[in-house]
Amino acid sequence: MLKLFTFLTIFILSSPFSHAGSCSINLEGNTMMQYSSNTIEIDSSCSEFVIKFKNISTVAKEYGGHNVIVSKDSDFGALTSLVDPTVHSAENGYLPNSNKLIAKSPIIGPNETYDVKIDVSKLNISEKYVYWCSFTGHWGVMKGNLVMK
Ligand SMILES: [Cu+2]
Repeated sequence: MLKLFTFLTIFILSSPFSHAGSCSINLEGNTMMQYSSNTIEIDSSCSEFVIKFKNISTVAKEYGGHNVIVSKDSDFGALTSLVDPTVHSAENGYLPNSNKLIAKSPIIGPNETYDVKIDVSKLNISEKYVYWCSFTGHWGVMKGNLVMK
C-alpha cells in the first residue's frame, strides 16, 4: 500500500498537469557538450517563456563555453553558417545581429547563468523551432526541439 501511495505521489508530481502555467524551465550545458534536456515544451498561454540556462561545464569560456540560441529549425543552417568567432564577440554568441534570431544568450563560462527570454507571441504553433549552442562545433550535439503546446 505504501509503495502504491509513493508511486501515485510521484506520478501526480511528475504529471504535466502539475506544471500547467509554468512559463520557465531550467536548462544546463555540461562538459560533454550536452544540454540537460533535448526537448522544451512551451505553454502557448505564456506571454514570455524563460529558459534559465546554467553552464555546468568546467571548460573555460574561450575553449568551450555554451549558450542558447532560439530559431526556426528552417533557419538553423543559415544561422550556423554565420557563426564567426574572429568577427563576432562571445557576448553576441559569435553571431551577427539577425531577425532570424528569436532569442539568444551570450556565450557563458563555468557556473555562469543567463535567463533567455522568449517572446511567445513571435512563435507559431505550426512552425518547428530549435534551441542550440553557437560555440563552434557544439551545435551538432547541443541542439534540442522547442515545442509549442
Ligand atoms: Cu556549447
